[in-house]
Amino acid sequence: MDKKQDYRPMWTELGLDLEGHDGLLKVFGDSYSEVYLHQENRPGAMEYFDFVVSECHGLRIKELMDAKDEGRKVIGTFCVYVPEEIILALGGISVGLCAGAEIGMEKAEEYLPRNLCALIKSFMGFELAGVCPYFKACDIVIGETTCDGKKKAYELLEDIKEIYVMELPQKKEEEDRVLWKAEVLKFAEVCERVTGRKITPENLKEAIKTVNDRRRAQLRLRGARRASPTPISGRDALLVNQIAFYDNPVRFTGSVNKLCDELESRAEGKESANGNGAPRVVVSGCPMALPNWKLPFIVESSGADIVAEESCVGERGFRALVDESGETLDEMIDNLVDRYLTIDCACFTPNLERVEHILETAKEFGVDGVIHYTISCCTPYMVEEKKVDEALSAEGIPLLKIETDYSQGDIGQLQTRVDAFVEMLKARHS
Ligand code: BJ8
Repeated sequence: MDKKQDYRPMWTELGLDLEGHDGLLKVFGDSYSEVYLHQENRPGAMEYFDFVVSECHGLRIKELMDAKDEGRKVIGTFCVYVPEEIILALGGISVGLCAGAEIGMEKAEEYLPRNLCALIKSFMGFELAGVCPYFKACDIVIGETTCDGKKKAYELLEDIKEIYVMELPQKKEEEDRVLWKAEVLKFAEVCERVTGRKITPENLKEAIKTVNDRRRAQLRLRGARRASPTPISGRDALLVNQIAFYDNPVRFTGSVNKLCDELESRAEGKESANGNGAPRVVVSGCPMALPNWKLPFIVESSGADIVAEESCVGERGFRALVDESGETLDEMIDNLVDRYLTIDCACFTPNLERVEHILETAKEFGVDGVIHYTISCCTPYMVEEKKVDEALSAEGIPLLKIETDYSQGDIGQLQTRVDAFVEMLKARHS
């Protein structure tokens, strides 16, 4: 589609609050322009991702509605634990519903306590304020028993949309795997009911390959960022990983691979995104859902390069592939169960793999420091920070702990702290 369409009739049909939605698009557009479009020396292949962002409430929603007209179903999720291969195998479309902006917070706070994680208040706010076309387009929404705030919020969402909640174990012992496999099978049954289709070895095999291909492309992007100087800014890489939750997976994979072709040749020519010699940092912790670009913008404005994200909107979400050797349905389900249980979310206990992954990433990318990011009131990641701190200090890797929410009120204070950290890294560097 070449020229801008008028999507208002579609938004009206979906039941969006048009006035609130206009406000959201304005804030979103202004923020995107400031954070993204003013960067110098961006890779040309980011043009595709700019286009996706510009059409994320337009063309992409129209694609979803067209698919629904053909009898396909849209299934919303909030967590990388939900096995999207099953949705895809059944001809469904999986969309991420986590939100990263301070929209509809007053509405959310009519239902939820103020001192709750901003990610939860944000997705509730988007839904309750009627400004999220993805939520409106969903035929069913899948929750999961990760943190307490999320699982209790799903009970409230039930009043406005059909919700199915997967039970996640809290540990990773053999009996937890048994529970998780039963949950994956129940989830498959729910998806079969909603889509009116059956999972077969053929359609599941193809879906596993499609999602693995997308993960392979994201891993390739991760690999390109090992180069020094980094050929892409951290915020651009984050954007790509945020878009993975919304875009058509095959088209997305092709676009990421095209971006990687460009990045690999930039790396060969030592072409830098942000300026040679900047300190390199990993950001680790809570996920940054679209359009949460607050911290990356601050960090890169301070003159550091973010070269990796140890996060679910980052390598935690795509690090592991599903074993593709399964032939029977049972083998494939087992492979899915095992792959998803490798995700090292702080909601699990113990969760020592995550600390190991942070150390591995820091060493592999030759970083100068780690920024640990927690969303205020996110107990699992806030508590786990202590172990991260101990492990990094044992290796002599500097750590900056950032706790914030989606508001803009603390930007000045954060900038000051990040500036001081980056200056310290530069001094160690020289
Ligand atoms: S697998 S990180 S996507 S649960 S930030 S809502 S944990 S209070 S998002 Fe997550 Fe799945 Fe884990 Fe990943 Fe709760 Fe923390 Fe808020 Fe969070």
